[in-house]
Amino acid sequence: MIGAGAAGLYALHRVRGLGLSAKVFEKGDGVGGTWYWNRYPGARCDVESWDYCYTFSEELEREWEWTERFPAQPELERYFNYVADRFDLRRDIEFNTRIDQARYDDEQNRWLISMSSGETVSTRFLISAAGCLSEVNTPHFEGVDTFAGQQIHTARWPKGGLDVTGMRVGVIGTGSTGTQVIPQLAKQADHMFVFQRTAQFAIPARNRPLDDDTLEELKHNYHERWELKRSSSTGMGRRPTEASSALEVDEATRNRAFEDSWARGGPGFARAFSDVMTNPESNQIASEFVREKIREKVDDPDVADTLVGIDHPLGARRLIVEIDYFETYNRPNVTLVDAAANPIEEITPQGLRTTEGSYDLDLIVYATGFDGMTGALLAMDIQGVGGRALRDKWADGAGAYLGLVASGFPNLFMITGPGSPAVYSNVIFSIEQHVEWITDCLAHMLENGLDRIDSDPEAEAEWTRGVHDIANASIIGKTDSWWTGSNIEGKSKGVTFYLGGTNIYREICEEIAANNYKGFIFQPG
Ligand code: NA7
Repeated sequence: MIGAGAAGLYALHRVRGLGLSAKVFEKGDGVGGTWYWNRYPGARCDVESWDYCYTFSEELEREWEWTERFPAQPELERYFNYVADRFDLRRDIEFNTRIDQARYDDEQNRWLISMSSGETVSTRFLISAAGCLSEVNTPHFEGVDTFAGQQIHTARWPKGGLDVTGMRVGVIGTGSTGTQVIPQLAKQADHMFVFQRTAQFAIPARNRPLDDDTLEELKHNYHERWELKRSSSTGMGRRPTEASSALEVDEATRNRAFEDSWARGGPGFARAFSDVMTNPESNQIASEFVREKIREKVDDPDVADTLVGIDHPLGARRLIVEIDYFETYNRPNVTLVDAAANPIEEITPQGLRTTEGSYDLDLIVYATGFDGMTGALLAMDIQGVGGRALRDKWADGAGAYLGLVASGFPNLFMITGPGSPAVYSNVIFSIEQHVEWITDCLAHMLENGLDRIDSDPEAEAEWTRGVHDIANASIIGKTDSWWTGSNIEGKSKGVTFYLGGTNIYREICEEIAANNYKGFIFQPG
């Protein structure tokens, strides 16, 4: 297995349960994946804690107690460490070990793995749990090596923290990460310059500590919550939105619904009406509501204009969940720079230069995101049947049958791979579904003396076409963002995750397994 994040930990637990010997190789020196690497100030999950956790163990559910609605990085890292210890996983994890190459040997039907340590191993099955948001994106700017100060990507924040007291800090990027780190660093920095290229919608988190009553309720209703997760289209433990249009109610009713949704906070804002994501007119009304709310928070109308100059529909990019973000621009030590009107030209020894002026900086923070979905897989040299590189197979767009197995790459399972709901879902719940499907499939192979699984190229092509068709019909597929891969230079553009709903996806996966794994090709040993 590749990676000891949420996926690798659970995969190890389940694979062991089949009586197979297993090993996880992990680049970092601890478990937790995303929550191991993203330790910048303010790092926090934007899915509610009671949803963002495993459901495979009732004991774990009863033992673990969350402290906040939206858990912060230290608590999430503790959770994954607790899981690793609770299920005795650590003894089969090799830390500080990066997989550089995985080569399929046709004759032996084995994967030959080469590691950064120089070690090589051979394995019958390889499971990628490398993560959808783990390969960092640091855009290349001219002069980057000349900078005299410090530069850091948010996903590489030092373990001991970084004291920015008295520093002039530049932050590039205002996505979910930038929005979290900016208010925290602004409290310490002497001055902060925020370089915003694309204004974004952000909804208040309304984070809160979980009181005893809430915790008690969570302990009692988890069965119901888990059922809701299974039937929900995003894997969240809440009731589905009833069909309703923002256009079918009068203005007062509509405003009340948006006000209520705004007051509840969190990523479900658009659920105020069920057609916000599908009807441009409803979306426009919701968008205007949010713009107005943002304006109210910002003292300087010019700054507010730059913050609400949003060029895409609400929800077409991942909706940001914020804490004190917009209020931060009311601080005298924070300057918003419009990097769309005045793009960054180069990094200089003293700081950074845009087309409009120069900024002296001591620290540049890159909150510039990730090469999503495929970045971590393609960072490795993966070679399938006949030595074909995965990079070549996916050069014009990534896809795998059900997002699980890419044809021509037998016995390589991908957890939340391209073609699965992955990042458009409560990802930890999607991870569990994938791990369970994969380990059930392995059990099927063991029971039936099958040694090799591949996907049928035609089944894969049809599945991938379906994934694209759904994406192309949605506002997500029409908007540039990391979701469409357009944040990475040279990357083929397009949504690679399944937008048809995690409940539907799960049914399809189960049906295919029950139908003798239709679309997969097995070979006996
Ligand atoms: P995102 O959402 O990809 O945001 C990256 C930000 O960095 C975004 O504001 C980008 O502007 C900005 N960026 C990237 N390259 C540049 C250059 N060259 N110049 C100026 N600005 C740039 O990454 P996050 O880490 O915030 O969030 C990723 C996911 O993690 C999030 O969706 C959650 O699922 C958790 P742009 O918008 O491209 O104009």
